[in-house]
Amino acid sequence: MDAKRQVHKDQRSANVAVRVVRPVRTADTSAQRHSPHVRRSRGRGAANRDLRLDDLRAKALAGERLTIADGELLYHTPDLWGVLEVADAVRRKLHPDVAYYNINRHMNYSNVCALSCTFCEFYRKDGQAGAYTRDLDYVREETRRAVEAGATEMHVVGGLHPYLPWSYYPDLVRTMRDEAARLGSDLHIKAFTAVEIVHLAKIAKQFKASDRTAGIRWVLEQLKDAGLGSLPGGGAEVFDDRVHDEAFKGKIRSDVWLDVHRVAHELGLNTNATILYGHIEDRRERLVHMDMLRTAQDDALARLGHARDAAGAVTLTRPGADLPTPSMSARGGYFQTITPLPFVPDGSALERLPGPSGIENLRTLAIARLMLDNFPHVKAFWIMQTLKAAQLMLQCGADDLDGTVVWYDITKVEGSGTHQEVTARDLQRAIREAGFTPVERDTLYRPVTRDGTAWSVGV
Ligand code: V47
Repeated sequence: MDAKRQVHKDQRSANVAVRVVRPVRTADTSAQRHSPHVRRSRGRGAANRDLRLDDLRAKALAGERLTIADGELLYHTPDLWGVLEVADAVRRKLHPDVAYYNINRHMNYSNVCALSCTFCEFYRKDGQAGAYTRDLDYVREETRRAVEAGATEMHVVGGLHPYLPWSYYPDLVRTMRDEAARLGSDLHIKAFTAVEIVHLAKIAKQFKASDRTAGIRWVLEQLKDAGLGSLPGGGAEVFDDRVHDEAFKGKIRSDVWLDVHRVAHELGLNTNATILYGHIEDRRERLVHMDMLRTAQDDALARLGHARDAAGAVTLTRPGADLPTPSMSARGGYFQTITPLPFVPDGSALERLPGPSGIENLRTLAIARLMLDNFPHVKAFWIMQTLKAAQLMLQCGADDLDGTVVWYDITKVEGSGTHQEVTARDLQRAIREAGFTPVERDTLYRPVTRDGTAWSVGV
């Protein structure tokens, strides 16, 4: 670690009160290994076959919602290959032959943040070494580069900047849209996590605790007018008050995060969701998070006319269910994608934690596919999973890899810098090798027709 980085880390550690951290349990206990449900077999991967997974498989494929207890079984069974296979069966039912990628760029307008989340390596305090805030000339230049590289999407997020005025944010979106239009591109702007949206409502003096959705709605309407196309899924972390208070106190809680996405859906914007796992939460807390997300998606899909079952659920795996389609995206208003984000400890105040293992990552992604039965897409974000692991995940639940990315500042796996780029060809090869047909999509999952850097979408 270089001296500058060490100083930065020391400053942060000093700012963070030491909390009791419960490490995530990943090893199977001896009791699990000797469960009566486990048959020693030389079948499937010579693993210990857990016969209970046969029932879960049938249930999931029939479109019956799995319970949190089912999720706990999926987490605790030693039959890992069984879990991955069930998730793969559901993924292939929803997306039989294809896997998606896009040509995009991630851009951070500022890393200055009023918060000090313990898992975060990205933030800096105003004036601190390494702090930056991009002016609109920089934004215009990055947009030009993105368009010239044929990008269909800009993914834009930043810290909660304490001093930037409200006007900066619609100007940011308008600058990107205008510059892209000048160059003949309909570049999609996917920007601002729910946490940022609430921050913007506060600095625009529109946020009232007595009616918080009014301020959220006002901000989203203004940004949509400026050209905002959708919301990314970040900032959700883990929907649990204990985890919130220990790891990201000061950030909005789950009810507010869900409010922002509901209002976005009501305004016809599609959004994504994430879960940041493998730090101080336990597995049950992850399952509760997934359950809360799918309940919110039931409501979003029901608003769009999907029928609920007797329990109020709208699962996409039941016979005859319609996947929210690209043409529906014209009116939009639902969660498109769940992206499980494995905690990357490097450089954060929680650096002493190991982060989740490769097996935990595979299992959690598979469980997200199974529990989030009403999310059309599951993304293996190669930046955090690594491209090699993300490729494997296409065979156990994921149908999307995200895109070419180019710059990424929020996490740096294994000492990578902010330049983290793969080519479209790399993504296509990874997908083909995993046995699927690569489909370039736009942000709304419409197939892209491309001629070099010129592109258009069909429905
Ligand atoms: O909001 C921060 C998380 C998020 C760490 O919507 C960390 O399509 C792991 O949300 N280790 C940003 N995760 C990334 C994100 C995202 C990425 C790709 C696609 C989409 C999408 C969304 O990353 C943050 C936070 O939740 N994060 N620090 C960390 N050390």
